[in-house]
Amino acid sequence: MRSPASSCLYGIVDLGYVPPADVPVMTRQLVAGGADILQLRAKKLRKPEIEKLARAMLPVTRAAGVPLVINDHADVAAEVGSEGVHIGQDDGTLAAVREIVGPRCFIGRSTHSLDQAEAAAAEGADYIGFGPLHATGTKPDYKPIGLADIAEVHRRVSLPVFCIGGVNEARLPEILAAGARRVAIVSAFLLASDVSEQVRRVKRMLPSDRGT
Ligand code: TZP
Ligand code: MG
Repeated sequence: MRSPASSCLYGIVDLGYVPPADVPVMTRQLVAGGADILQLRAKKLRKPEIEKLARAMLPVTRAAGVPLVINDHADVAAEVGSEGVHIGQDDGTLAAVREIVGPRCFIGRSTHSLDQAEAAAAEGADYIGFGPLHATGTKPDYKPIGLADIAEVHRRVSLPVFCIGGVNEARLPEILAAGARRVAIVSAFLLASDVSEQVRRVKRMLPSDRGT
């Protein structure tokens, strides 16, 4: 099973783009293309439905050694036994989430500035998302932070940093040149005409395999 540290490509199954019935096939395509970690992000669904989708994803992700991360709902993560949980800035303290998920589940935090990245490291997050780099319809109310702080965030925190927000194949070279080592991608994968092939193309551009 991979860990955030051994991963460079983070795919997110976002129910804003994928109807619930398509979640299993989308999961298989993302895994087949080489996504190292997958997140289930369902901002508008109720917990029982999220739990059901997580249980549909887990056999696929587990068979591939890909950790499954539940967005927002630590209780769902604990209930289904997912490998990870992801929280935003408004989702309470890391300690409170740790109480719910226990010691074996890794916890990621969304960060939107260098200060937030340092705070997440200080509270014991296992990885961070850093962005949105570019404006994105997936998280429309957030101001893009650009690429200028990518190198600095890696100097300030020793956690795995997943750069996110408008990341796609065309922009990847400049994002990597700005110092990114890991990326998280939503719409550029979920809306691709050939999802697995798109994931494969991006994966080939990233730093070589980080092992397990
Ligand atoms: N956090 C920061 S930007 C973002 C999240 C969840 C959305 C990224 O989506 P996309 O479609 O890859 O721009
Ligand atoms: Mg949240």
